Amino acid sequence: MHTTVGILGGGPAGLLLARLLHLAGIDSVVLENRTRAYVEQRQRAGILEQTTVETLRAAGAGERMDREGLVHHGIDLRFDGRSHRIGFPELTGGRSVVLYAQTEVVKDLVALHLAEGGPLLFEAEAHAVDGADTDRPAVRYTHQGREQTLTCDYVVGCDGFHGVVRNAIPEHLRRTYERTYPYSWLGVLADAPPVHDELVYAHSGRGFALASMRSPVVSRCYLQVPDATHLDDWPDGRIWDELDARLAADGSRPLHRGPITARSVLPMRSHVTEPMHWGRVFLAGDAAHIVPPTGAKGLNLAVADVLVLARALTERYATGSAELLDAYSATCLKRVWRAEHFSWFMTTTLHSEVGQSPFDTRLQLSQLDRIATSPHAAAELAHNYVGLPVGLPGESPSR
Ligand code: RFL
Ligand code: PHB
Repeated sequence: MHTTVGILGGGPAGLLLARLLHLAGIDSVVLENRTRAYVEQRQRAGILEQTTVETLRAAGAGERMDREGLVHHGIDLRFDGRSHRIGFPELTGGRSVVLYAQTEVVKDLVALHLAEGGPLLFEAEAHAVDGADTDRPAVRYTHQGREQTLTCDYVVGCDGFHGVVRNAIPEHLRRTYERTYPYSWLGVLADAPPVHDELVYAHSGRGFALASMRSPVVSRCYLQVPDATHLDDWPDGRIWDELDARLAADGSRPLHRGPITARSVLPMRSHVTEPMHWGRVFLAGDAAHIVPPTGAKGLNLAVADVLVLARALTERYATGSAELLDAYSATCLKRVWRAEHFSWFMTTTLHSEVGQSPFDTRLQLSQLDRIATSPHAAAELAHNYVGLPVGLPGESPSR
């Protein structure tokens, strides 16, 4: 089989890239090693930046998002027993975010692609890319028990953090930058109305907590827990008690409790692979970079990469110029490192390390107080949260 663009991975990055290329008249094949049901149910991100929302709309995948997504104009920061709202539009020239789950984004993109797009193969596992520096790179993969080869003009690794495509970049040219954090998140989904109409990020002496949601009747909440925490140690009552204790602030009310329908423990890490392009191979999304989820950046970074890459491939096939393709890695890494910094900042400002010194806690509280009381500090957080420029040609750099 031959295709113009071989896309490895059918998560948000791979599916959206296939859709944008389809709209530009460029054919692709998507290989995804999991089943459709699995990728559509994998609980992950919730917050979409405005550029992500606009991109999904322009891709024709915005209809249900516009109907069911919840527009959020701010977040609540809680620390030292107090609650402070950071309002986005007034700090960012009118920008906001939308709460619409990654599971739903993936369902919408899969349905669109199966109805209108090129081949999207589930349970197709890519093993390796050969000839990345030739004009005809080839992907070796297994589908329905058979080893097969897909030759392509270009190969894009949208295969997530554990993917194989980044190995196509020779080891001596590949640099990785990594940081792990000495704690994890316990994430739960519950049939209970959210405690607040916006997200609540809480710093507390007991550790970090986040109260998010999936709909007006479904809550999504997270607790900072030690690494290697066992779910058995966290019966429902303990989870709700701990969320109440960490989220408590003057005038706040206890959470609405309901059946917990899913729970998992997630490690926290930052990771960047450079460059994001070598020869005819490109990396996009989690395949190239991971952020801890505290800043809600991962999915949005994946969408922004794909937007830049789709534009560059479109120019390549419309004009023959590879200028934007050659600039892809540098363009994306500028935004990626800003998001890495913001995600690290949110994580280290809001979480407590075991044995953390009172001095470090005072620094965190001072920083949070600065954000709560200075419009300049709040605006910096708000701009990063709603999303910085993607790096498209002609885009205003001033946000
Ligand atoms: P994905 O979603 O991991 O998709 C990669 C796909 O590639 C497939 N694959 C392969 N297919 C074929 N052959 C192989 N050899 C393959 N190896 C892997 C995998 O099965 C998979 O389907 O990466 P992508 O598309 O780059 O999307 C990235 C996002 O999923 C991720 O960044 C976000 O979920 C991160 N994230 C958040 N991001 C936000 O923007 N806002 C948020 O609010 C937010 N919250 C979160 C998050 C991530 C979380 N977790 C679980 C780490 C909350 C959490 C709890
Ligand atoms: C979520 O709703 O899953 C979510 C929201 C904001 C974050 C992380 C996760 O920072």
